[in-house]
Amino acid sequence: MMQQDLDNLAEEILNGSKLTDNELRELLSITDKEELEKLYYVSRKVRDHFFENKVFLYSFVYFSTYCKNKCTFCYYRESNSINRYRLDINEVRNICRALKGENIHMVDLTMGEDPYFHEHPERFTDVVRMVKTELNLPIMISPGVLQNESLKELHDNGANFLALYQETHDRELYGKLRVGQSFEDRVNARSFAKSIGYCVEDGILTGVGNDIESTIKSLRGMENNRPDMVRVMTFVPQEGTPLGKKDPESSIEELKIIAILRLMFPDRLIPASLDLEGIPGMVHRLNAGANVVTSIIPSNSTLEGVVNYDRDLEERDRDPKSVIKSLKAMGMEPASQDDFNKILERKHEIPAVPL
Ligand code: SAM
Ligand code: MD0
Ligand code: SF4
Repeated sequence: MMQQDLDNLAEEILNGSKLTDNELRELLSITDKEELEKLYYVSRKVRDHFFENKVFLYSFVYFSTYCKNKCTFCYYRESNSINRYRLDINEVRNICRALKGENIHMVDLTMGEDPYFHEHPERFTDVVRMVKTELNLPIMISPGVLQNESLKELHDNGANFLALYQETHDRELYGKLRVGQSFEDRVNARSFAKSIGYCVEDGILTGVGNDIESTIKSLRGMENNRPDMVRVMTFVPQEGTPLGKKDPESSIEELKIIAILRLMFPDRLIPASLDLEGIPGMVHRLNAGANVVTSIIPSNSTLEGVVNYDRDLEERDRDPKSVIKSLKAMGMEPASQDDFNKILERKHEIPAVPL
C-alpha cells in the first residue's frame, strides 16, 4: 500500500469507512519496515481520536491451572505433566487485598476448564461474589465454555465481561488447535453472554500456521460477534505440547494485526498483553494501536500466566507501578475508572460508527 493511501486511511476510517478484503490482504502483506511504522502511526491516530493518551489496566488472576481440554498450543492441556494449582477462595481474597488501591480498572479471573469449577459452577460464583465485595471493580471471567445458566448466574453475581477466544475463525485450523472442542459452542457462549448484558472479548492466535487468507477469515469472524474487545497473541511454543517444537514467530505479525484490528474496530478495547514479552513488548503493542494493558500481577506474585515469558526469570516486572511508570515515559497514562465504566455501559448502545 502506498504511503499516500495510508495517510488518507485514518481519515477514512474515522469517517466510518470499512476495510475491504483486498485492503486487508494488502495490509497483511506489508513487510517493509517503513510501511509498517506508517501503519502503526495511522492506527495510533485512530486510537487517540477515541481514547487520547489514556490506557486501561487489567489485573490477571489465573486461579486454577487444571484443565480437562487438549488444546495443542497450551501448556496447561490436560495431558501435560506439570505442576498445577487451584487457589481456594481465601487465597484469591488475599490477592484482591494486595490489589487494593492499585490503579486497576478490571480484574480478570481466569482458569483452565477445571472440572472442580465446571461441574460445580456455584463454586466459581462464590469467588466472583467475593471479588466484587472485596474490590468493587468490574470483573472479567475467562473460564472457557460454560453453560448458559452458569453465565447468567455469574452475571447476576457481578461478572461484567466474558473473555472467550476462538483462536481462529478458520474451522479447519480450529480443529487442529482446539482439538475435540465444538466451534459453535464457543461462538454461541459469546453471543449468549452478549445477549444478557456481558461485554465480550474474542481473540485469535498468530504463528499457528495461519496464512493471510486464514487471518482474514478470523478477522471477519471476530467482526460478526460484535465484540467489545478483540485480541491477537503470538503463539509461543510450550514444552511438552504437540506444537512445542514449532519455531517461535517474531512479534511483527502480531503488531501488524493489532494495527489492523484498530482500523477494523476503531473504538473497541485492544490489549497489549504483558504475558508475551513483558513491559518492552507492551510498549511495542501500545505503539501499534492497543489501548489496554493485560496480565498485570502484583510484584511478589507466584501466579502463572498463559504464556509466561517470565517463567524462569527472577524478577517479574509486571506489577501496576512498573506498568504505569513505563506508560508515563511514553506520554500515556491510566484512564479514570469512570471512563472504563462508560465503556462497560455502552454495550447497549448502537455505535455511532456501525461496526
Ligand atoms: N481455559 C480458558 C480458555 O481456554 O478459554 C481460559 C484460558 S484462556 C485465557 C487461555 C488463552 O491463552 C487461549 O485462549 C489462548 O488464546 C492463549 N494461549 C494459550 N496458550 C498460548 C500459547 N502457547 N501462546 C500464545 N497464546 C496462548
Ligand atoms: C493475557 N494472560 O492477557 C492473559 C490472558 C485471559 N483473559 C487473558 C490470556 O495475556
Ligand atoms: Fe485448557 Fe484453556 Fe489451555 Fe485450552 S487454552 S488447554 S481450554 S487452559
